[in-house]
Amino acid sequence: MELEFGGFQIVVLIAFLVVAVALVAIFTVVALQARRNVEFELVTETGYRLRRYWLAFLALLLTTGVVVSLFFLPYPSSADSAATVRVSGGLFYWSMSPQTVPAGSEINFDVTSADVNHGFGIYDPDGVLIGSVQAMPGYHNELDLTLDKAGTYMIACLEFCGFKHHEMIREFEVTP
Ligand SMILES: [Cu+2]
Repeated sequence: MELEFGGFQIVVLIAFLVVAVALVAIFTVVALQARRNVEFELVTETGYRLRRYWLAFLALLLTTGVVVSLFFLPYPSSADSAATVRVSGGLFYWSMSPQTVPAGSEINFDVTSADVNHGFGIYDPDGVLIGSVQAMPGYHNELDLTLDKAGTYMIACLEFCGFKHHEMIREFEVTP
């Protein structure tokens, strides 16, 4: 991998320098003012006033942050899913239905096991692991994924489950 000193690092450097200079300036001003003798009441009055503004600012910041971040929650509800794909792992196979899904649709994988614990791992056509969830007997674990790329996807078991664990691989098609 080639290391570059690019645009983003320069922005970070400039931001760091601005903050550093501001901090030094603030510390200098505070240190110089500490030499003067100031009435204690005056200091507390100013402090209380600043504290109220600070509290209002923090409350506003927090409220805005909470409200705005609600729109970016990474939890699509199952009701939005275009299709549910039922997956079951067993010694030593994967069964799934339906066997093909259209590209671009949001899939809700409902994953369980017929016997022991397995690891449901799903790889896109480029061989990149795009999601995984445990396949457990008696439980249904859900995994929401949007399969954008058409092609052959692969399911592999990611949890050692027995002497033919390595054979727990199957493919399925995502149609354009
Ligand atoms: Cu396995």
